[in-house]
Amino acid sequence: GHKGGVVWFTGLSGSGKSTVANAVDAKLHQMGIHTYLLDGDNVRHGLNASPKILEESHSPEFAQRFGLGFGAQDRAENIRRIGAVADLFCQAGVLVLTAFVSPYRADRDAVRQIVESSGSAGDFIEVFVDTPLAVCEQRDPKGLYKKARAGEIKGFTGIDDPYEAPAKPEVHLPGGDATPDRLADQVITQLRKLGKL
Ligand code: GGZ
Repeated sequence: GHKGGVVWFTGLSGSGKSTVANAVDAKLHQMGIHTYLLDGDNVRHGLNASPKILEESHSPEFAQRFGLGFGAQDRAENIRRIGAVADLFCQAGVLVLTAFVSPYRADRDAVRQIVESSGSAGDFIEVFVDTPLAVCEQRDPKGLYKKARAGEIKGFTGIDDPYEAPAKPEVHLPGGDATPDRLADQVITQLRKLGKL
């Protein structure tokens, strides 16, 4: 019974949400389902580029005004724009997968409201990739936790910036031990149960 939806992955940096979302995307693709994946790699370099990236093509004033960083307001605007784009794809009948830290409950709930009011209840599926901070920090694929601990990055989620865990996610993935492939299978199973596939 699939006719569009938004599968919203949330979790700490290094939790595996992007890897799992990519694995789910590949599996759905194999099942012949029309999906689209939004993550930092295609969004924070384009639509929601940082001031630094915008400076390559625009004036410093322009880059400061329209670039998005990681303060609470910038994160809110990042999530709002991603939600709006996801909602458009959803209305076009695509099953959208998104993978962003999205640390604030209010920002995620606002996207849920938009998607559910332009489609129907059940169109927004929140997937909490619940990997312990210690595990994320141990993985530290980009060395960002190390920099955050050293004070070289300020306002890093989980270190000196909050992460508000979802209270009632549609899918709760204990992300510490299982492989991305197994976690992706859990997501697919839940999507079936929710009538999205
Ligand atoms: C959290 C940060 C920060 C700060 C840079 N806090 O592991 P990554 O590198 O690839 O995932 C993180 C990504 C977070 O971007 P999002 O757009 O998902 O964040 S949000 O939803 O909160 O707007 C990390 C990197 O960018 N990064 N600085 N201060 N993550």
